[in-house]
Amino acid sequence: MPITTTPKIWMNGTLVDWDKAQVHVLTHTLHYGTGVFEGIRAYETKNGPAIFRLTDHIKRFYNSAKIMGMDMPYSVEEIVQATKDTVRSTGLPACYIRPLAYYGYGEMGLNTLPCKVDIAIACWPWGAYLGDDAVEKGVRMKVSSWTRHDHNTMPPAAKTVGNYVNSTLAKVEALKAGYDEAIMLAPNGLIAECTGENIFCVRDGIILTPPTSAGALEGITQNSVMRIARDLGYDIRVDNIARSDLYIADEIFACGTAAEVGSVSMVDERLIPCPGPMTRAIAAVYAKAVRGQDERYIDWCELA
Ligand code: PPE
Repeated sequence: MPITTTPKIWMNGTLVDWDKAQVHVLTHTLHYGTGVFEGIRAYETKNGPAIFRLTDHIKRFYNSAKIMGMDMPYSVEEIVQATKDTVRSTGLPACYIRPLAYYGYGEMGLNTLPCKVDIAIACWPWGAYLGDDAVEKGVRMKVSSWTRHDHNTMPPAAKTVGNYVNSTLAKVEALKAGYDEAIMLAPNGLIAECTGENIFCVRDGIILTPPTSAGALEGITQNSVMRIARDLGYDIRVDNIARSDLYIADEIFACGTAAEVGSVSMVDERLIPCPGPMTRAIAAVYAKAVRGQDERYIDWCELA
């Protein structure tokens, strides 16, 4: 999806002009995929742009860095504030936000210990990742021929830049085969997640979503959806899902910051009832919650 330019990008403590936010071709992370990132959304609310669960996203950013052994040069609070400053500097009522911590220019080689950590925060307007009508129309998914990396190769709990090579292989394979998105299986064959979303499967009124141990990212949207589902009176559990559970599901949906909530209409040529009533209800509450229109979830909306 194309990027629209905005006035400023935050780099190591300064808001620089969009065109000046550049790195050297010998930037360490460009060569080795070292580095960690976040994906966050700011939504238009009656009180101005509100960044959805900003502090939780920045805490996960720091957890990713900790898993990777990367020493962050700022505190969580400083990066929370920097993210707000960046959003405000653009004047946008709503946007997608991408904080990135990377090893910059100056060191080469696999030893990251001497490398300096640089941090950048950019934001731009970005539409719903799986299409604006992803709830009503549904997306078609294919179980990928690519396996999600396991905990002892590339920890899937960290949003490491290099981890996404696995996701792009799967995404492009699915698109070329005529599908919209891929479902990743863990090395043991259980469902992990999609390329950039968590997945949920409904059977007999029970909603299941795979655990981190199955290779799923600890999704902040996943966590929000679980609270919303419980508040709607639904039975939602974190548990393993097999490929065959998906084929005979009553409803399937996927969620993530970029994608929001989208229903799944097909998995590997098996039609899934879509949109399901639980998916629709959850998506409707989520859409209000992120815009500060539901008092129950107002603490999730952090004003820029
Ligand atoms: N799994 C993966 C692998 C993932 O990348 C994301 C977010 C999620 C689950 C959902 O997490 P959360 O956003 O906290 O609910 N993917 C981000 C990047 C997407 C991209 O393609 O780039 C996002 O949605 O911002």
